[in-house]
Amino acid sequence: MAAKADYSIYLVTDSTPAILGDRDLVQVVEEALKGGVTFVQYREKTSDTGALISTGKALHQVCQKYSVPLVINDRVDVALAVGCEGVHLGQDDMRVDKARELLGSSAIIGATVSSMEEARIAVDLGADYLGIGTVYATNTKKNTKDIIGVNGVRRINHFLERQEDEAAKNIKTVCIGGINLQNIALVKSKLASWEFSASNHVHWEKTIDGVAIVSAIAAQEDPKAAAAALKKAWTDHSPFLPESHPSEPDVSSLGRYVKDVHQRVPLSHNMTNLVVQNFAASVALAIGSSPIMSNNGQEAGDLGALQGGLVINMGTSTPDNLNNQRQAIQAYNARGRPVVLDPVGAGATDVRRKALQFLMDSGHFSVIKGNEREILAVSVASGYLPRESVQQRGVDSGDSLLSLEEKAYYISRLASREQCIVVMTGAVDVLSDGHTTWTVENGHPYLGSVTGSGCTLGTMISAYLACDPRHRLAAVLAAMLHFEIAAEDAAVRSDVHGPGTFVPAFVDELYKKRMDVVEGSAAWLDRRK
Ligand code: 3NM
Ligand code: MG
Repeated sequence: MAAKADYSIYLVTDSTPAILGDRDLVQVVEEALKGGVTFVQYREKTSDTGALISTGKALHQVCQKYSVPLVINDRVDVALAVGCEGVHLGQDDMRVDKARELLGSSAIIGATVSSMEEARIAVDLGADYLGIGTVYATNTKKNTKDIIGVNGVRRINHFLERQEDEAAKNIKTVCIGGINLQNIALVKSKLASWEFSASNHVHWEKTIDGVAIVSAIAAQEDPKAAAAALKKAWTDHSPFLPESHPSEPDVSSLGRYVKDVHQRVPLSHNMTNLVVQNFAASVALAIGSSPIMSNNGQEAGDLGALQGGLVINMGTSTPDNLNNQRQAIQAYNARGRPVVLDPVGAGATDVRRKALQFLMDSGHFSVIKGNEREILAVSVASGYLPRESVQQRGVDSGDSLLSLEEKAYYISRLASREQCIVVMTGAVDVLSDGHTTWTVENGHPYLGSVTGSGCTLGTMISAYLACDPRHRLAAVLAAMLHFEIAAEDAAVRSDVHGPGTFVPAFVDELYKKRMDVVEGSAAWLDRRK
């Protein structure tokens, strides 16, 4: 039973009024089963043993009707009295091996783990599956041990895959905490490993067997519909995974992307730091987009409904800003709108490393753009590079630590892993979607001498992507060339004498390059180096 159980949509019950209201638990669970829940855990922390057993028996009856296993949280005695399929044990509950002695070899025994060490121990003690969490902070359980994010789950999964023994390699896993209809597809795709097949279609495997959910099913007015929608999102192709290999973009006609911004006037919603708001808004207008500088996450639902893109800039990472940014990321993700992450200073302090982790756990980014150090910090947060490898390098110097080949390698791996486009800016910019990697050598050192120029590139990229380009990587390349070549031409103007006079000239040149293309001359795009 344990091996064959379907863990995909795993319902955990909760009888508190906040979740159940005045409804009957057994009825709510039956509705959820009708909707397609595949596994049920009866979790009840306050009732007396007699009541637990009678409700447990009623639950077991409905679960059997749908051929779905029922396990009891914590209470081995109750599981025995009910005669259900097993138990789920927390770290403070009975040990897995002890429960096995009492319940026998055919029982399903699950264990909650939030670290590799706990996972290893639970496997050794004979658990059938692991509940890994807490993924996202949740109102349902305030006193969870550790918020580990999707990346924390991924680390544990990878750890298990790397073990020598079959027991660890084959153990079933579900993750828990804050999973809902908005993020289930993202969680699934981030926990998937994938590659392009010979026929250029994406071949992917999930590395997790299911999601354990309380409120997104049991607190919903219609638990049947909620379970069905979650099941569909779990089963369908995730919109965060590519369908197939992107076709090679046509680099000879990048002008179409410049023109698209002019014609469609997409919104560029910037949640950015105080220093660059004015500059970024001017840049957005110069290229033909419509800027909104709003750090209020509550507005994002309305703004995300428009044709637009969001920029999340980490320059001013107060806790208040971060919560607003999380809300906005989720609103834009829910509508499939582009989100650009600018991880300003990401590796510089512990506060920023945590902020980065928080944002990366909040949702999906279409583009992650930063300088070398920032992108390395993102690679650490993504669990792709170990922390030590970056810190070790980081003390050497402030200059470039990586060769161009290394940069290309790192960013294409990071792009595959995060299913996004990664842009690493520098004297030579490198961009990749995990498949195609390009460099841009245009630009001018003045860009590095004025505040926030890099941030305005994020703004430009958001506008270019908001036009639903035929090819996202090509659109990002067009934005970068627009930015870098405008800087080249601004720097050599006779009215420019240094970084101060450069800024207005740069805005002028951005505008001019746009109008050149609109009027039919895109020759400047051919100056790509
Ligand atoms: N255990 P929701 S989180 C019961 O992390 C439980 O171990 C957790 O509820 C853990 O789906 C959690 O409403 C509650 O966020 C999950
Ligand atoms: Mg417990």
